[in-house]
Amino acid sequence: MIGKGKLEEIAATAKAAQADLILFDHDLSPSQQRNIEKEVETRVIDRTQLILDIFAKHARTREGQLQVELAQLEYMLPRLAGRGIEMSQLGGGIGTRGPGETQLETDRRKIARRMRHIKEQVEEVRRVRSQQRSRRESVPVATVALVGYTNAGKSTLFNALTQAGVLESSKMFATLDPTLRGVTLPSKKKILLSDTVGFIRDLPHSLVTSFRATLEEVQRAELVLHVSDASAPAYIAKEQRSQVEKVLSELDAKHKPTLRVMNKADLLMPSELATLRKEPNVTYVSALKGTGLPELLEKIDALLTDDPLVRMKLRIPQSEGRILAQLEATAKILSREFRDDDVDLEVQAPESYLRGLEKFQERSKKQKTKHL
Ligand SMILES: Nc1nc2c(ncn2[C@@H]2O[C@H](COP(=O)(O)OP(=O)(O)OP(=O)(O)O)[C@@H](O)[C@H]2O)c(=O)[nH]1
Ligand SMILES: [Mg+2]
Repeated sequence: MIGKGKLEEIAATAKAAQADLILFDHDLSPSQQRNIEKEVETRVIDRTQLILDIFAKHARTREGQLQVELAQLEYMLPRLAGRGIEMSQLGGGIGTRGPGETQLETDRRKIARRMRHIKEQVEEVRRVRSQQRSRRESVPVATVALVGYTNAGKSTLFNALTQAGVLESSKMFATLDPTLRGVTLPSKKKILLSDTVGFIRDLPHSLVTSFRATLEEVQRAELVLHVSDASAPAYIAKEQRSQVEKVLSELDAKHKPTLRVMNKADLLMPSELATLRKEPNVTYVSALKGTGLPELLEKIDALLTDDPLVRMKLRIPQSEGRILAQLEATAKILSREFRDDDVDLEVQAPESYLRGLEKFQERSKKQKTKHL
């Protein structure tokens, strides 16, 4: 991949910088990684490993964590040889090394066993999830998810908005998670804002599942804020936008109310801004400078009020698997009862979504929930 001279140059640069780690913006085969490490005498990781570490940080649900661990183990398996990896935390003490078996084979077996175990757990988590609602759902507030291409400024905006919000509520959610925080809107309505992992080009195929799993929060959100870098050249912006929209539709989140947030407005010329500001569901902000945030909060407020959460009783034939699965992802299930061929559900979801399910509505009228 790189020549001998380049490698020496890297080794020297790393040494001069006292680098602890060298990161390749490229995939490395296990042997490439080993050979480079030997040569530069510094730990070397590649793009996939870095992405995995980021996913591990962002995976919050049990399923997300399991999917990421699975991908990490898959990645690790061919990289075991020649590395003194401490495997003692994997597996139990059972099935220790057989006669004539090398440490490597033992480690491989342990990893394979752990992977089987995780796959079973993922199945179990999925099965149980329909009954056991996540801890967040016991908190009766709408979730607003920040999504967007990597480097759009989601985390900066997340921090700016949660600081702009009233502190009293951040205390309430401080213990929940660093990527989920309470914000109070101008109307005094409280929401939970969720930061998510950024979308990236050329995601290694093996990581697609764990990437999706870190985005479960998006499926449950009442409102999606699609954050983009307003200063990006048009052709890049277009490409990134369509990538993000593609993932949103794969997550069944395309029908959700969405606000486009054009960030980094501070990098635009005032004259450019003047011509851009007009579209209704697009808003320009600078997360860094804190401009446009009050307007953004107002718009979030308005969108949540336009599309309030409502409760509805539904009777859905069990044969309608797709609708049931979509409900599971979109609505909060308040109660569920199985009848002969039907399922009776009481659900809470955005009004716009439930409007499409009115033909399944049960006797009693739709009742609006109290304003949350
Ligand atoms: N000029 C300018 N820079 C910004 C603004 N918001 C964010 N940035 C910068 O953009 C870079 C990326 O910001 P992040 O908030 O980490 O972006 P992100 O979308 O969370 O990125 P991922 O987590 O990788 O998806 C950082 O260097 C920020 O300082 C802004 O409003 N204006
Ligand atoms: Mg971020």
